[in-house]
Amino acid sequence: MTKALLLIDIQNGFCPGGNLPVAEGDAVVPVANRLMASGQYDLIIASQDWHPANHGSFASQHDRKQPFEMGELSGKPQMMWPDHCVQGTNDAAFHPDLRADQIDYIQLKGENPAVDSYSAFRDNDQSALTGLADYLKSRHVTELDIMGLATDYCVQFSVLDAAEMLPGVKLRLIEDGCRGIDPSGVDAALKAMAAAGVAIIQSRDIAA
Ligand code: VGL
Ligand code: ZN
Repeated sequence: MTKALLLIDIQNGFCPGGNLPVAEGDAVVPVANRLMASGQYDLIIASQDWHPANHGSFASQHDRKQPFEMGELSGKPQMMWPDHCVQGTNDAAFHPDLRADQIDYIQLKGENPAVDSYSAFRDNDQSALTGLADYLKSRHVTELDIMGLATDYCVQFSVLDAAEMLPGVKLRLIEDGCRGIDPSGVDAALKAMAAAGVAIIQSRDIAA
């Protein structure tokens, strides 16, 4: 039995003051720190959105596109985002209060400028794998708890991929450890994750 905690994109860019801020995004930091210190986990993994400066999900890379409009990337519909989490910048760094020294393994994602990668497991077109599923299998992970930013994008895509790519692994979404971009998207994401067999729990349900 190996219990792992997966922290999705707890980066400055998704917190107040960042380039793609999620309301109260920084509120998940103390939740993550408490869980990492709980002694419940054998393995702590964190993902980082890690884009080149010319990433095709950025509105700035397209003519006449504004952030939060729909556009196209490699022939597929793509939400146009503000420039965010550019590799090596402060925007891409973990939130400074996150106990990053407790993280065992970091999974970068979103490095290919031609495709977005909301999931920590694979690109949005589902062709290129990041290697995280193989890593978790190599560590014989049997239980995986997931939290972070943003509920309706990277958390949801990561959780749904985990459900598909890690059959037999017990999955739990820590709801109070997540914040979302769009409230109606958050509702739909929670329903989709529950429908995929993922338990939706609160951090207080996890013994200290
Ligand atoms: C994310 C939009 C673009 C996320 C990343 O971490 O949820 N959302 N890139
Ligand atoms: Zn991104």
